[in-house]
Amino acid sequence: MYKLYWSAGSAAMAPQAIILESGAKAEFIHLDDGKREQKSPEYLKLNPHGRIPTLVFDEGQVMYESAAICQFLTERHPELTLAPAVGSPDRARYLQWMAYLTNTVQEAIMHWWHGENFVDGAAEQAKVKAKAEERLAKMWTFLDNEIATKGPHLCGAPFYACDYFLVMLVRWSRKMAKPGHQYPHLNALIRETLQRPAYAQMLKLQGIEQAV
Ligand SMILES: N[C@@H](CCC(=O)N[C@@H](CS)C(=O)NCC(=O)O)C(=O)O
Repeated sequence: MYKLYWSAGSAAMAPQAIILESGAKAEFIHLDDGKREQKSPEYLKLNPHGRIPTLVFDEGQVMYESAAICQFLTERHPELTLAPAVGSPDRARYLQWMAYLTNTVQEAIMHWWHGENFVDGAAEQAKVKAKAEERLAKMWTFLDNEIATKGPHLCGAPFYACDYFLVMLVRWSRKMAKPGHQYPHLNALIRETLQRPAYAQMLKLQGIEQAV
């Protein structure tokens, strides 16, 4: 039994898709981030950073950080083959992508959305945003080229959790001048992911759409 704390379009997207794909018993607990419910005293007991998502499993064990949750879920559900097994040839590349996506791409997106976390003042924040967008354009180009040359997924033929994670991150770029989904190979990956019943169900549950 899982409990996943989520809000619409948040970093809970990929973990929720994996839980749905597993068919495991789960309770999805909605937090209204407009009301800053992730900063409530009760939630802070689970996740002291007040960020979404948080996963509760095995009757009271708690973890946060979406990339780690995805990784954990793939290990709990090896039958999904959403991660290459330890020791298998794809493993290094898969781990590389999970780390790169969360510590580089996700972080740059955070700079774009939340300049206020990095500098004070509207003018300075606009510069942070512009620089983040410039960096992200290079990342989308790089990722698009990786998929073009070694795809159709990040690790080649198999679809892994890193692909779910990438598709989630691309959605977060939808308001940028050139969003990730406008890159042709990323676009093809999104279209394919939208065909996965678990991802489509997650979008429906969260009441959101994904641009293609
Ligand atoms: N690195 C964290 C980031 C989570 C995160 O930033 N969540 C957002 C919603 S997408 C949030 O709760 N932000 C509130 C805050 O940072 O105060 C993860 O991937 O789980």
